[in-house]
Amino acid sequence: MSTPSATTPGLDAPTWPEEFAARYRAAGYWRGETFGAVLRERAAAHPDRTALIDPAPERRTWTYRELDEAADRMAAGFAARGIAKGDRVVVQLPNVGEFLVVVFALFRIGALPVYALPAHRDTEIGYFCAFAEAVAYVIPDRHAGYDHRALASRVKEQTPGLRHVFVAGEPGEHTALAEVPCDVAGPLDGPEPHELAFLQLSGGTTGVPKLIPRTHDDYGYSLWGSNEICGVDEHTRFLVALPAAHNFPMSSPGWLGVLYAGGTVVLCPRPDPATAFPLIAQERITMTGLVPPLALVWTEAGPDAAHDLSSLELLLVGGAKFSVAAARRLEPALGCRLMQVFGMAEGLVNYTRLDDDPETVVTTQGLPISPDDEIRVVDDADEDVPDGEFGHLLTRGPYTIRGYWRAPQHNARAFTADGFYRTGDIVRRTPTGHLVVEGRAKDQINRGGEKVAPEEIENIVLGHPAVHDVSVVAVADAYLGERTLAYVILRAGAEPLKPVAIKRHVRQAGVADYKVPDLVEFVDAFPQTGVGKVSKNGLRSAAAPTEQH
Ligand code: OOB
Repeated sequence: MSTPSATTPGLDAPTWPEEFAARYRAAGYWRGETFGAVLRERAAAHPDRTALIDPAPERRTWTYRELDEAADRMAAGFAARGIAKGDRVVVQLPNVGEFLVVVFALFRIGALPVYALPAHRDTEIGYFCAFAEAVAYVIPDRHAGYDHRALASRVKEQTPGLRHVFVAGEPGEHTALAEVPCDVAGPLDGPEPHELAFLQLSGGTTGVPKLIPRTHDDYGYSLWGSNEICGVDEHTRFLVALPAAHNFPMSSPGWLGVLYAGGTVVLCPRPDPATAFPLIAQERITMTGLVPPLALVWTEAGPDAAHDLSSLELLLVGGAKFSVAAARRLEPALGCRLMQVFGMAEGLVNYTRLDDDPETVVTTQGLPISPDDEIRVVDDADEDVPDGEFGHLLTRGPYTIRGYWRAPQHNARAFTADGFYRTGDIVRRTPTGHLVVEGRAKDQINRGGEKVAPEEIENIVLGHPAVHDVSVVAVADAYLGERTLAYVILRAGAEPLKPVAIKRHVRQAGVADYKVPDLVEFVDAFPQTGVGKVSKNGLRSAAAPTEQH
């Protein structure tokens, strides 16, 4: 039997002790399937049904058979270029059809996609490629006005192990993704269901993001479990409005869940109503998922929409706290059902249920997927608090990881000795077992669902020659929920700076735009706690947000 802290060779991360794995298999949660094999089966069962629609710039569709064949040919091409089982491939594609073809090809090989977000830049991509020892990096040519080929050239120069850059579109000095597919030479080795399927990114609380190792077995359960709760079946037409690489639109129930059920996935290039509403009408979308700021915008735009939204049955909202007031307005404005989702890329996902009463749907963040999701709500000493009281949420279960990838020291802090993940969220449980998220103990800022680790930004700001010290905190924001504020102490004798100089410095460091501080305030000293540590609570309560440019 492996212990929770042991790192299993080949997985590079702690995994479930054998007695848990045996229990999850016996209960039928782990079905012994791989994603590549599931697509193959669905393609055999209903080859001509539409699996995938990429509506822009011109509408492209893939039937299940076509997606299956495209994945096979792409897998053969990757394999011919030396990409093998266990290799890591950083995938940074927006919501385009190639994204799904590429990841299913990698699943078939048993190579591991590392899911980068389209907003990531030199710092993040350089880190993922180096830390994951990636052999390949897949990009669009340009996206949202940004040239990813130049980014790839810079990263490749600094990362000797990165052998390939594949480009969806015009390749420049790299390899066109369109040239990769080739005829299938023979069957691939492929992964086993208990082996890793991909590495997902954590929101992060430290200077460097952690990688989350998910297996086919465990993630598969989160898919079919979500499908049952959300009522996903072959008639579901799911709009991927959020970035497809994020865990929420991937698995709650997401594009992977919908393909598992034999439904149709429609990719949305941008999540604004002007783009999404016509697609809902044209493609007769039945289900989608949004973060709270977008749910607010859709709620505002819904009543005056010039498009027929009547096909939309269910809207999932999660990633950050959805206010009760906003939740109440959503159903009447959009004419569909609301379901709240409180999930995390590390595993645990909670949903309100279709048969919950309306008050529960607007006031709670739902129940776990599985009866075997173990939930503990504890105080600072890890003692369970009575039901109904606030505490730290700890969880363990059939689709929650037992440790991050290659991070033994961090794992010792982020997990209890008996394998519970410390989510960093403060919750309470209602008498029905529904969880209500009350706040957060972890040092992370939730900017409308996009997670920012203050430490990462603080390290960058500290690199500015005029900066003596910095502390990055969250301030309340009506639209995003939270925005970022950097308190900066300048060096003695330094020339005064404008906020924009700090923002420019962070942007020039090459990080995702959503990490650039929204606000910068220059102060002489930080509030201190009793033990002389910077008090982030003190800074938060001192914060009076003002408009800045
Ligand atoms: C989702 O995943 P991550 O990994 O980007 O972020 C997880 C964290 C949670 O620990 C919690 O702090 C926050 O995001 N969160 C929520 C929430 N949903 C997520 N906080 C309050 N209310 C909610 N409904 O964000 C994610 C993964 C799968 C499904 C949905 C969201």
